[in-house]
Amino acid sequence: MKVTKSEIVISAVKPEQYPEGGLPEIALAGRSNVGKSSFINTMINRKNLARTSSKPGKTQTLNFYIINDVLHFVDVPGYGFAKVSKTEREAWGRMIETYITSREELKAVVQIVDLRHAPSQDDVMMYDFLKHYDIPVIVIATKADKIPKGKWDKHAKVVRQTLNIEDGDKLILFSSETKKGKQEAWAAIEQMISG
Ligand SMILES: Nc1nc2c(ncn2[C@@H]2O[C@H](COP(=O)(O)OP(=O)(O)OP(=O)(O)O)[C@@H](O)[C@H]2O)c(=O)[nH]1
Ligand SMILES: [Mg+2]
Repeated sequence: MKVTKSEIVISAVKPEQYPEGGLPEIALAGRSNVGKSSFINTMINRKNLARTSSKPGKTQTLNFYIINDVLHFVDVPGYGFAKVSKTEREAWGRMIETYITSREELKAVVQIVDLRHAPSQDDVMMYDFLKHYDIPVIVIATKADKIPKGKWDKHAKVVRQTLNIEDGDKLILFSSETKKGKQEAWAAIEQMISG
């Protein structure tokens, strides 16, 4: 998709605040600081529309972005950030679960992991959670620029095996620094919103 227009629609917490209009939605999932907001910015050719930060926990609400008037990206707060209270973690869980299990417009979740490391237990839980609710998943292993090309295959295999990615599910190596994987990610997303 050639993105010519992108803007924030709303930062939502409750279903009453989700945008109307029925556009297909692609939501991001991944641990805090993994690069979810950077992924959105890379896909829409913007430097910082989706707010990024070197401080984990930047994204706190469900942030809906409208792309070319045809699709929403939904930036979701990351999990696994140590410095949150139990109460906050529970509130996060309810917000995510409500959105993912009840939002009809949700066509797929882009689950972002870090290509450098084996996925965490939280990553595995998220993948299983999405599978349990029959949500189509596109797995993106980002920060590929941080490891040498010669090691990509080996790392991709660890990601695939640790998450136990189903055969039909895509794993795309990506980098917000070099834009590697951008075309492939758009192709996967377009397939999800058309099907
Ligand atoms: N080298 C490199 N750095 C990246 C890449 N993607 C993101 N980063 C950096 O990782 C940090 C976190 O990126 P964000 O996009 O804010 O991460 P996030 O997942 O949205 O984080 P939360 O909103 O806290 O959940 C920033 O310093 C980014 O510049 C990448 O592909 N390569
Ligand atoms: Mg973010």
